[in-house]
Parts: sequence; structure tokens; C-alpha cells
Amino acid sequence: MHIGQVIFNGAVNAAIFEDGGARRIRGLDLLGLLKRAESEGVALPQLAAKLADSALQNVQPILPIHPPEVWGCGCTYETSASFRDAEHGTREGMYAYVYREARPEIFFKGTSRMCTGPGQGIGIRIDSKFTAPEPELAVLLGSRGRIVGFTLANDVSAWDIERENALYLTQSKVYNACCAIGPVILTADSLPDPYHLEMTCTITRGGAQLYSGSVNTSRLHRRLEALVEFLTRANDVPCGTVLLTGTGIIVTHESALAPGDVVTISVPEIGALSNPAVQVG
Ligand code: DO4
Ligand code: MG
Repeated sequence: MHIGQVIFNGAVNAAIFEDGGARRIRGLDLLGLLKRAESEGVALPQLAAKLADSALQNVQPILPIHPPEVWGCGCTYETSASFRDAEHGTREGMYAYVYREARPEIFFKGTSRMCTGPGQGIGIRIDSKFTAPEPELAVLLGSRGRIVGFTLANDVSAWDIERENALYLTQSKVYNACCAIGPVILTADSLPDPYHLEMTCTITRGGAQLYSGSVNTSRLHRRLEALVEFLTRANDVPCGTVLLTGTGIIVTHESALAPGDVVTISVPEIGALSNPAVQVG
């Protein structure tokens, strides 16, 4: 099932997305629906199917959930680790170490305040000259780290700030509109194998394609359950947390984002997440 959120009469409602439109779930946003499913002990798709209107509405998806917390994983693909070690001239391959060792890199990416949905702006910090999209598979977590669904995310990052000094990582990662999520969530029962997804990313400028790249999630060096296990060790993340699983697509220097560029991340099973870049000051 594809599930997410729509705006209806000014209110955020959860909705099931089908060919031809969305079936609204009145009075609940997706976080509310997920919490209710947990408290009633029913699966999210089951409760959604029971509560959804039968009529299809012609409405566009918005941010599929307002997550209380968003976390990111890093260096989970070899391309990300080797690019960063080469770029940053790090001592003793700091990024390769994290790629190789059992403990993954996990960082706090923000709250729903930093998140943007389909079609909304993704931020380029005013003090960054090289901001890049990081296209990533994301997992939606219920209570106690249970994976309830999958979506796409753009871990937009100021790579020049990260490169200047590793201790600037938080400033390169966390700022206004630094995280796009969507377009919808594919519930876990509909995706038994998340390790064979073909993900593409394009950047267009003035309608012309500036960059195109792809990766298959078979290149992901970690099991999703292992990432979740490290995230939730001594850290009781709340129901509705979204975990970004790292980028395997590294854009070129020439593709540093400029205001007006449009980044599109696609996985056929999930959908396409498109966002224009905007400067945030
Ligand atoms: O340490 C840098 C962050 C890495 C990251 O976000 C990624 O690999 O996706
Ligand atoms: Mg990332």
C-alpha cells in the first residue's frame, strides 16, 4: 500500500494513494494513524483500509509524515566513503573506517521542522558554495524501531562545510529545508525485498538535464535492521521516526545546487520525489 498525507479543507489528513487519486482518512494525520494502529494492535495498512473514504480525490501528496525525529546514516555505500576520504584528505581513511567497522555512522538530521515534501523547496545555505543532494532510501519506524514502511529522502548537505572540518558536520547537515521526504510511504508488507531497488537521481537547470546518476540498493553495505539496531541502542526514538540509510549516488562538482535547480529522486516501487532548490538565509 502507498500511504501518505494530503491537505483537505486546510487540514492534514492521512491518505491511501491509488491509481487515479487518494482516499482520505478523515481526522487523522499519518503519525496519528500509525499511533492508533499500534494502540489497537492492528497493522497500519489494515487500519488505513478500514478508515479510508471510498471516494478517490484528485489531490497531490504532501510530506508523507511529520516525523518527530529524523536521523541519517553515513558511509553505507562504498562510493560515499571513498569520495569523502578522497575529497577531504582525511587521516587514515576516517570514512573507510566507518564503512568497514560494525558501528555505522548515525547522525541527527532534524525534526519535521527541517522537512519538506514533494514539490517544496530544498535548502541551500547562504554560506555554502557546494550544496549537494544525497538521494537515499528511508525507513519509517514504529515504536521500538519496528520498520513499518519505506520512502525516499534527500539528505541535502553542504559538502563544502563538511569538507572544511569534520566537526562542522552538523552545520552541513542540519538547517532549514535540509531534508526532503516522499512522495509517499510504501508499507513494509508491500516490499519484502528492499535490497534490489533501482534508484535514480536527476538534476535539471532551466529545463535541461545537468546530472543523472543511479544506484541499486544491492550496493548498500548494511542490513536495515542493523542500522535500526544501532540507532535504537540506548536511544528510545519515538514512533514515526524516519531513518535515512545513506547515499550511494555522489553528484559531480559541476552539479553543485543553484537556486531553481530541480532534484528528482525515483524508485519505481515508491515513486518520484521532486524538489526545487532554494536559498535559505
Ligand atoms: O559523514 C558524512 C555523511 C555521510 C552521508 O550522509 C551519507 O553517506 O549519506
Ligand atoms: Mg547522507
